[in-house]
Amino acid sequence: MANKEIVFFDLPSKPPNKTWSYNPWKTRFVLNYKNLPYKTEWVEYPDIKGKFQDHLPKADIYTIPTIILPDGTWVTDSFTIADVLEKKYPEPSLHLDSPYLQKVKDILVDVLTATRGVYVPGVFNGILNDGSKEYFRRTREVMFGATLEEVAEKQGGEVAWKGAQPALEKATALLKENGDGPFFEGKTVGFADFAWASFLLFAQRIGDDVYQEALKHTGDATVHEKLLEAVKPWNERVDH
Ligand SMILES: N[C@@H](CCC(=O)N[C@@H](CS)C(=O)NCC(=O)O)C(=O)O
Repeated sequence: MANKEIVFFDLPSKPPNKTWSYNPWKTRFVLNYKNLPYKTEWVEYPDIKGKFQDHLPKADIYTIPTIILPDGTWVTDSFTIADVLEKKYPEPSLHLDSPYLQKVKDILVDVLTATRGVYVPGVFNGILNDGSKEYFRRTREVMFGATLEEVAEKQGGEVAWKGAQPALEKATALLKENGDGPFFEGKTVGFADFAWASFLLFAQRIGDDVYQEALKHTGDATVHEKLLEAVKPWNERVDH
């Protein structure tokens, strides 16, 4: 049977349950911005594969965000989902042709790579439910070849923030290119803004200390705070 609403698979958190992770945040922004009817289905990490594998092309790893469109089509990957929703529901536009989008994507890769030692242990310690913790620890420790405690110790803190600083400063410079902003394109909001705001909200959720470190290493917190303030209408729906 067809759904009237889009089904949005998101990752739950410890109570109060609300969206937290950078990747699903991007999709939630798009759904809220386009004002599309959707319902959230919360899936703990170890349950993702079992739920998704019969509906998506075979993959080594199945990931969130994933959505089911009202016609029953499953779509995975935050960027693919943005493309598909933009084609199907063009207004208001996500401005996926903005030159800022690729620049922001590149910056995000650098920032997220450099700060893994902060947010991976941070997610484990502060956000996940017991239903996800064992899976998350096991898979991430294989990825790092070290325990989460060793990762936090060796790759966290100032090592991470110093590593991320050049990319964070680039984001600041881009946000200053178009007058007072508040968006990358100036007065026009788009997916580039949602992608960057998703990182800032993710950092905030891990902890105010993490968010403050991120802001500090941008070189100018104000442009990032202004961006977050300006995207507020589209990040208020967080828990359903
Ligand atoms: N390229 C994907 C990455 C998504 C991704 O890595 N999602 C993580 C959560 S933030 C996930 O679902 N991981 C599943 C796992 O580790 O088993 C996107 O942008 O949607």
